[in-house]
Amino acid sequence: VDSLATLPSGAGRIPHLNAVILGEALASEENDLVCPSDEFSKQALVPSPQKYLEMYKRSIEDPESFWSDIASEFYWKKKWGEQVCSENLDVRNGEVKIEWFKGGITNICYNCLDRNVEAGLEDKIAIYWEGNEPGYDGTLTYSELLQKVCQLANYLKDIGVKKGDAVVIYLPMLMELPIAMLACARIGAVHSVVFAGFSAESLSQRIVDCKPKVVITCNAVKRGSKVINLKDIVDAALVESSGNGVSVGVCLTYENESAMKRESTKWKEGRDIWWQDVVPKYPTTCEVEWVDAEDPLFLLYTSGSTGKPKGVLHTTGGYMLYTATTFKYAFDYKPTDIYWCTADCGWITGHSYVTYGPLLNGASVVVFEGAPSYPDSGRCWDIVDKFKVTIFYTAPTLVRSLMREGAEYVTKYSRKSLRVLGSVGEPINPSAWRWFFNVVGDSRCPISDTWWQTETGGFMITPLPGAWPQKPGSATFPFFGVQPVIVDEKGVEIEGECSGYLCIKSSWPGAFRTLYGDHERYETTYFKPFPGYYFTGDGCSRDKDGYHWLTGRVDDVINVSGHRIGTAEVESALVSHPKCAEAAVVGVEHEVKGQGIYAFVTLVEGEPYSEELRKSIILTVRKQIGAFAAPDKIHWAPGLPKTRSGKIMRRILRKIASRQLDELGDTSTLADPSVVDQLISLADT
Ligand code: 6R9
Repeated sequence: VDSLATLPSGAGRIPHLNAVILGEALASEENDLVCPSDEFSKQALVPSPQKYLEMYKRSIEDPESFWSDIASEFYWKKKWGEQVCSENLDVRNGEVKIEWFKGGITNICYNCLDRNVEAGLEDKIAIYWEGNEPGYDGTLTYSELLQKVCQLANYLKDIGVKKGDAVVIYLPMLMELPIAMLACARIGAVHSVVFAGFSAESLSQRIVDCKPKVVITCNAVKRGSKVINLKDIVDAALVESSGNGVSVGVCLTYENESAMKRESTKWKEGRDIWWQDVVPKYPTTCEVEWVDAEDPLFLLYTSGSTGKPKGVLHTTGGYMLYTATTFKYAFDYKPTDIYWCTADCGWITGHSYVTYGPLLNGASVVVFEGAPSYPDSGRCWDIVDKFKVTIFYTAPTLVRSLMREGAEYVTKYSRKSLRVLGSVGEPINPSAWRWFFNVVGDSRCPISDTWWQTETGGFMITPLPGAWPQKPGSATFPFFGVQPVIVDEKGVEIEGECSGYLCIKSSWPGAFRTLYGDHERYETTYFKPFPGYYFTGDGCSRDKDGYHWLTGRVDDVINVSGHRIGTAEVESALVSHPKCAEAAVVGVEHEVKGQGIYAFVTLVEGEPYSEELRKSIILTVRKQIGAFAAPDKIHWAPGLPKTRSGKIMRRILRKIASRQLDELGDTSTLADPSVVDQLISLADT
């Protein structure tokens, strides 16, 4: 086993693996380690650190054969070329380029559905759908899902959607959302799902960027006891888009009857079409559009450190293998599992781990339309018991909010079916981890704390539940094929126990290939900060045992309830308010959301502060971005602390926001140091 810690020349040593070798020794000596039970490990796909090491070693030493073997389990119309992977991650050697399985011809929808139907899963439930109202539910088997996907695919083809065309999807968690994604994939169209909590302006910005032929939406959705009129939002977005030169010909609208009848829906003849009126008339079979492994599959916009969201582009082949494989191992997936991921398909987690990863494995997936606290805080466990969920994957923010409501809501339900838990979106603090483990999982279910990003396509650092002794709050070790490195400010790799910037060395199949329409920004943001590496934007430390601890974003991105929000986006929304002259936004610790949005706002000269104005400023942000980006606090600021060259010193603002007033540090370089005292005196007004 010892020799596994050292790889032959070329691959180099993997320092972070040293500790794993100790395995059991560690487990018995330290009490902060939580070990999977023998019973769990015995049945696990990867039952021990040794087995992981063996597989990991192979994935690093010979990635081409490692991933080719996995690729062979899928259907390819034509096998890929000689070279499995061709990459350049180093900007000093020319354009950044990543390709996997180029020349291979396949289709991810075929691999999710037809392949599984042919393998005998036609009557297996693909989707258990649970509506907002308890008792309002439905199911689709693999063959039913395939038929529905084919009908929509035929309709899309009929209205002229072709391979490579963009389709914007703005839907809540109805079955029609994964159906729409799969229908696009089937015909080679590129879907761009926009989270249905985004405002008309954000939706329009995304429409203008990718110019879809059609927008797919529904008239309304109920979330908890509230009805949200999505069609109105889409109408406003489409008006704004055409003002910006992009007019969309078709708005395919699903009538979500339980939320709103069609009679009450505003309609634009000629453009708007009811899904139910057209789609069911189409044939239930549809030829697959075979695509190259490197043809685009989808676009998903994410926040960065400027005001303009980035269109992260994923391609087909590598993404397919990567989501399927990470899903299988990180959740120790077995064909008898019932899997539920609470994420919305509007985010990457819903792409990779509600739709593609599970369906590629032939899994039964729960899709939940509603809110986890409706009708009360026991809803999740009610659903777990109802469908006998075995794998439950959620975000720390939900764990913390349920934790606050009390254990009674959990213990009222059996939850006996659960065997693996998962966490994603932000670091999970050890106390939330322990509550999740002890209360929800009855100290029986390992937790996979999966660290990854929209850009990475799938899990990067994650426990394999049967293999690791876990440390609450640590995402543990890299997935197969992933080489994380921690670098200092100069980009020099640091070994052993350390902390710094998290980068990834060499590519993995699920990596994004570009930012849509802006390859230069792709290189500048991700590959220039530390040449030779992909820079994640996250800080990370590695402890003496080699475990990884993610410490949060090191750029101007705030993580609110697991949603990435750029400070620049919120600032630009704030200053669009006519009474707001200037704004600076920082993240502050928040008990439930992880981070909250704290905004310093300077009003135009002579404008008095008022509660009404505060509300109207917050409303502007809700309208421009979406409710989830509304600031938690507006701090009136007569001025902002700036250097003589006019740069806002956010370091100082962060300290003021978190009331660490004795840690303001050196303020002498400010153009006007008295600004700081003024800000402190206005902190609680
Ligand atoms: C999948 C997803 C990515 C950012 C990422 C990091 C944070 C996600 C995490 C985590 C610590 C985890 N993040 N998972 N931090 N532990 N298990 O959330 O993608 O929306 O692109 O956000 O989220 O900061 O850089 P995305």
